[in-house]
Amino acid sequence: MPGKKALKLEDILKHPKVQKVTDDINAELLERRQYKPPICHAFSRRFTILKETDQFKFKIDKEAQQQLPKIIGNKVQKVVGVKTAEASLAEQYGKKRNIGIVFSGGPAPGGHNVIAGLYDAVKKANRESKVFGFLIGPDGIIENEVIELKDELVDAYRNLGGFTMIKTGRTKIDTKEKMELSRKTCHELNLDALVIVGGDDSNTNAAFLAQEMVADGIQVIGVPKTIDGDIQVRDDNGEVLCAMSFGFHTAARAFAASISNLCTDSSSDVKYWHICKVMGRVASHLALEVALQTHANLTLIGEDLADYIDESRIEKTRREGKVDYHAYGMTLRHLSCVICEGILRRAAVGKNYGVIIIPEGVLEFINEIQVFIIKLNTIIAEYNQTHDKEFHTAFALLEDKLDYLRRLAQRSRADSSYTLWNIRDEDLFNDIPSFFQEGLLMERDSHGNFPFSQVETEKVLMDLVKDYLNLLKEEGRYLLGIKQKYYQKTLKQAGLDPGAFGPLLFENYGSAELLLRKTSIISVKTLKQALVEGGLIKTDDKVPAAVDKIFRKSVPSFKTQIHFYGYDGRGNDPTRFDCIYTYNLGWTVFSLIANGATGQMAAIRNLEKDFSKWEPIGIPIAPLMHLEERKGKLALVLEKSIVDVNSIAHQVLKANRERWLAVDSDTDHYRRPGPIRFAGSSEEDRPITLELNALANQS
Ligand code: FBP
Repeated sequence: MPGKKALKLEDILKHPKVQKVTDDINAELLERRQYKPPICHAFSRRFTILKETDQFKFKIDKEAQQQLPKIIGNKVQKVVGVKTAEASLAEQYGKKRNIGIVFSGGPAPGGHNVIAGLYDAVKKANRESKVFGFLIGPDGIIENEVIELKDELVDAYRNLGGFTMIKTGRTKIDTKEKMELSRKTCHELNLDALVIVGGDDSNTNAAFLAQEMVADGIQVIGVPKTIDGDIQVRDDNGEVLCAMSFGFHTAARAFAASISNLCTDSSSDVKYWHICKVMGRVASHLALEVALQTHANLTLIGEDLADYIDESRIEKTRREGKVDYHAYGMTLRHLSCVICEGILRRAAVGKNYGVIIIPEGVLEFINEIQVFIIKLNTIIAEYNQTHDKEFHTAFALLEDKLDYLRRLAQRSRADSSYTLWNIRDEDLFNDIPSFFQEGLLMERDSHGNFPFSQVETEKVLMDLVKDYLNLLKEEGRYLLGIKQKYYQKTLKQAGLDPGAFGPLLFENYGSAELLLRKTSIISVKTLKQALVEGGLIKTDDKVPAAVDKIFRKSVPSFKTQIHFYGYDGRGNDPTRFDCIYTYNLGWTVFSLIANGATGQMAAIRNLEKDFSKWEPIGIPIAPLMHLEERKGKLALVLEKSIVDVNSIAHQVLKANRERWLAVDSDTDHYRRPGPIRFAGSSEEDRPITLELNALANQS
């Protein structure tokens, strides 16, 4: 600019404004770091003690009894605060300790506060005690990769998301060798206790470590973490002990904020269907919560689909005196029809846009796919057990893997006792697109879990939906409703009589506000034919431009935008609820350790109630374990909790399906949860599913 001296970059960079906006530390970060979550009443006392209770009953699995004899007798323990303690307790409570903590599995918002809570409780009891953080998950224990956690580091991560402080990993301590190395590390560090913050598999691991280390005098405590929300513990009478794992609320709120924005965009631009796959490896808890938060137009709940029965098919075959076994359970094709029906119905009321939520693990509930997943799990596990090279190393390319499967199918032809992969499986598998085949053959994690997040489920489904919509379009059944007023105006402006053309063009002319084109009119040709036959134009005439315009407006084009909500929400800074929940979990862990517990999982009861009613407890892990198929073999694991289709939260969703599809009026019924705000009170202060399901316990 003439007359102005150009600023030197060197000076610009030194400018206080530039320094402020380029600093890594901003106001939000400082506010989060400084926030001190409240602690449960029990922790405000000088000491805590544990009160064992027989109030909760568990059906004990025989195998758990055999494999975990030293911790199977554990009971639920209530953490109670006391002002004074006998000398022996005071000494035991305040003794100098070394405690190791590890994150295991996927990150979940709030993990840093578990560390902060534990750290503060440890230091309150004895400033000399030390807390060690194992690096990059259980590998850190096996390889003794560890750092001592000190004030500065802990303070830097208070109330912040991720597991960045010590990172995480998915290694399972599942061999004698790994167990021995872990024991060695614990001895080298002179650990009194090991804390495992993880999901169902990691808490399973915690139970086995606890059992192994009783003799070493090393306590092992688990902490229920996972955004999937699938660690929920009830006793045999349905009494809730742990209603929700930490991180669930934040992830759901983060997904909901983004999806709600899509609802706003799609209802503005009115041209896209947004397809949102939402994390949750198997269970659809996150999809359900996000649906309740956003009122998206269509939400699939895997668990609901599994129970699906096609009554019309059953009725048809019953009349023929037969039983149709394919009528039970949902197929991919049928599911695509269910989605199409929603799209069709919205189009009929002029809404060729919307938002669909698909849970990441939906395939687990589709019979035909689940069979493939189980069979392929077994094939891969069997291969790994009998060969030196792992399946995925031996068959690096998809073609190699398919070739191996082909050989198995041939084997089944020659040997009728081999049924794992037969010719029918082979044919069905060859029928699916190669990207999906690749997905189903993907490497399992160290716990044998299928990597749902890597499979483009939404693409498979939407490809089927597109095919079906094209067919429906050809049949004239997928069409966009036209507003009566708009039709009248357009024809009148062109000097045409709407009353003359209307009955020829529309099924419902005169009786409805939204006009539906006749299904026999599927192209300009058939349109012209109808007008000629109706005597409105001659054979040589062109279709009047205004009528042509109305016809074209009634032909929807199906455009989608595909999104995956997972890692983003998993890395979000925790909601206030998750901050407080996890900080108190950390304090609970210390109470369990200080009172000699092992093989217990820290939890907080009454999460749905006012904070003053929150109750820290220890839940025995061993009695929760049962046998499940893992890597082709039965293994003792902690049961995953999937969505209970009879739960209040799910029933509320079902009751609102029609309303949120919004085919009754011009408006949609979207809800705006807004972004996660650390300050202010506009956010929901806890998960909606948690609050709704808790109503079941109110008499
Ligand atoms: P955790 O069960 O370990 O908490 O992990 C949950 C999860 O985020 C799932 O929702 C998702 O399917 C999976 O992890 C993704 O795994 P990865 O991080 O290995 O891609």
